[in-house]
Formats: sequence, structure tokens, C-alpha cells
Amino acid sequence: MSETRDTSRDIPSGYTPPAVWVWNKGGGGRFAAINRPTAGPTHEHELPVGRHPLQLHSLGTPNGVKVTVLLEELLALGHSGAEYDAWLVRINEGDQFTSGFVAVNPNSKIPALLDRSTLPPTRVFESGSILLYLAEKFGAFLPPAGAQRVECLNWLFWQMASAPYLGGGFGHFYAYAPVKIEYAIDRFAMEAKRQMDVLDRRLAGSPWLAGPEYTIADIAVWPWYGVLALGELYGAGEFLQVQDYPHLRRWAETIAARPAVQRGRRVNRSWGDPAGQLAERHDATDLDRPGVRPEDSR
Ligand SMILES: N[C@@H](CCC(=O)N[C@@H](CS)C(=O)NCC(=O)O)C(=O)O
Repeated sequence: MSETRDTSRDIPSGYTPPAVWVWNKGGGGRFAAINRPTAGPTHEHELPVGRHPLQLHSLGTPNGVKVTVLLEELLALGHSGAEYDAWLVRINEGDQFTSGFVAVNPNSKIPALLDRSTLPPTRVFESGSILLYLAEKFGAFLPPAGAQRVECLNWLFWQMASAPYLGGGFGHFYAYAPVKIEYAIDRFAMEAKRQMDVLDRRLAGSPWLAGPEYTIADIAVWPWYGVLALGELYGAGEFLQVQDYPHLRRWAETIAARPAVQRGRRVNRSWGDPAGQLAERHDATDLDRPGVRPEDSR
């Protein structure tokens, strides 16, 4: 770093990074209580096991919603093997750091899936990997071969690589950071708008991201960029002028109207409008009962 750097605009004013970074436990921000610079479990606790082959440990955030939407879509198609238990992982309370959770996802983030229909059970983590695993397992929502399959994977990987700029970048600094930093908000608002434009241009010439069919690429991208384009993420609809992306919005509205999407959005959601919540799902009929708490469904 240059010694002549002007530090007067630094935040806090005059801040210069020390030679060695030190963890400031009380650093503030919405996630200060759960963030830490090390991996691994913090305490011993086994995961619960339900009666279905697929055990999902998750939360109704965009990354979690991808998986519950796909599972509900598979069930709607008649794949009864996609029946699942969805257990609530309270990330604000550190549930992702239990020994049981870390054994399924060493990265300590939701969503995490354990497929108990295989011997030994198969662990699957990273939402993109979970979507691919389930699509391949059931032979659905993934073109079997050729250019459309490649295009589906293109957009699936695009989403996995791009969303951290939207969530960890724009969303964090616009909605969650304890201070408003113009430089950070500008940088990530620009990238969020550029990403929406990427999608808008693709969807101007194609009904779905991979081509003529609805696939896991759409299911991966929608909970982030579809919900953003509908003005329902970070309260940023006006700030980012989401009405300027008409093709993205057409696609977002079409997906939002799908019954399986409406079901999947509610699973593991434990905040907001009680009618939109289903903290845990252990049976398809749980979705007929709004506002179900975990203790009600066990
Ligand atoms: N790339 C991961 C990201 C998962 C992720 O960031 N999950 C967040 C919630 S959306 C989480 O579990 N955060 C808890 C933590 O960071 O401790 C995926 O797509 O599965």
C-alpha cells in the first residue's frame, strides 16, 4: 500500500489496515454473532432424522429456497422418491456449527442434504451441487445431453458465482452493514444492475435461461434475481429501478405463479407473514397448515 495514500476519506476516518489482521469479535453488523474466521464444529449435537429418504437441513433464505422449490417441483411431477423432511437450521443461533451439521456440510452453511436412500448415505452441500444431484437422481429439470444441458449448467454456475456479489456485496452493504458506505454500495449496486441486465438480455430471446424448458438454472437464479426484480429483496426495488428489466420481470412473475414455487418458498421460512411460514416440513400436508412451528410438526 502506498505511504502517500490520502486516508481522510477512510471509514472510520484515518483507518489504516494493521500489518496483521486481528479478529474483532464485537465488529458489529447483523451477522457479528455468528461470523468467525475458523471452520469446524463448535459443539457436539447430532442432527435429527425424519422418516423420508431425503433429509434437508436448511432455512428459507434464497439459497435454501432453491432446494425446496426443486423438491416441490419434483413431487408435483409425481416423483414420490423426492419426499423430504426439511429441518430448520437457525443460523443466527449457530445451528450450522453443530458436529452433526458440519458432518454433512463442512462449510457450515445452509442448505445441506443427506440422501439416506443410498448406502452409505450421501451428503450433498452447496445449493448448486444439491440441485444438480437431485436433477440427475430423478432425471428432471436438467436436459439430458447436448447444448441445452451445457446452457443449463452455464446459468447454474453463473448463479453460484454471481449471487455472492448480490447477497454478500450489495445486500450486505445496502441493508445489513452497521454503517452506510457509499463506495461499497455504489460498487455493488453497479454490479447488481449489470447482472440483472445480463439476465434481461438472455430472457429477451429465450423463455427460460437454458432455452425452451424450465430447468434447475431457473430454479437457482429465481430466488435471488427473480425476487430482486419483483422488488421483494432488500427493499431495493426502487433503488435499483427493477422495472427497467422487463424480460427478467416477465420471467420472474411466471415462476412466482407456479404452485410448486409457492409451496417451496414457504418451507423453512420462520419469519414474516405467518401465512407464508412453514418452519419445518415433514409431510406434504404440512403445507396445508400455515404458520406451523417446528414443535407442531415433530
Ligand atoms: N454457496 C453456498 C452459500 C450458502 C450460504 O451462504 N448460506 C447462508 C444462508 S443463505 C448461511 O448458511 N449462512 C450461515 C453462516 O454463514 O454462518 C450455497 O449456495 O449453498
